[in-house]
Amino acid sequence: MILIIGPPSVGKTLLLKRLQNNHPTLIKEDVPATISTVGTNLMTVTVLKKTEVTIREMGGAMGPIWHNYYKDSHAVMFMIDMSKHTQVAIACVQLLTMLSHPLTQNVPVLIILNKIDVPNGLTNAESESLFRFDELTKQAPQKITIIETSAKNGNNLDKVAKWIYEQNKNEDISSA
Ligand SMILES: Nc1nc2c(ncn2[C@@H]2O[C@H](COP(=O)(O)OP(=O)(O)O)[C@@H](O)[C@H]2O)c(=O)[nH]1
Ligand SMILES: [Mg+2]
Repeated sequence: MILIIGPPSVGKTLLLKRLQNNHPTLIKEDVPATISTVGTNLMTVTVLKKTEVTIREMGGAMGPIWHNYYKDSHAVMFMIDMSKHTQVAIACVQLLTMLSHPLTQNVPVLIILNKIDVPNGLTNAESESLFRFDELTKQAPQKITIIETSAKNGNNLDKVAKWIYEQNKNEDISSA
């Protein structure tokens, strides 16, 4: 199972809904409605038209108990809303807390920088000085991948699907 976590309203449910569609980057329909996830939400998505993956979303308000699910997760996605200047500092603390937890030391981590379509979001310089992604990817024990997305417009959702597909392939090999 793959876990997706992050503060409330960063776009976790919308991303999963987009991925449930076979071509998440070809956005034909309007933005699907999402309701704030209370507790946890399990979704099955089919990536690259062939692999079914179960993804567990943990509502942002459940931050204090995210760690209870690390044990059962073979990969973790952490989503950040790059348009919300007032929320990114807490997102940074939550990200670092997750990365330093003993049960995540060996899991691949995907950091999703979402809502890049919103004007006046964090600049690259601002996010780099807050998150220090360069240092993080060098020093953290996890294999960290960073992808900028718009779950609304579909930007880079193909890259997210590919990452999910790769993690599942690796899990099959390691459990074989
Ligand atoms: N502009 C914009 N809005 C987004 C994006 N992703 C999600 N949203 C909106 O943000 C709100 C919260 O999304 P939701 O998926 O419920 O967030 P969650 O709490 O993390 O599951 C909804 O109104 C979404 O339509 C994005 O990339 N760009
Ligand atoms: Mg949600």
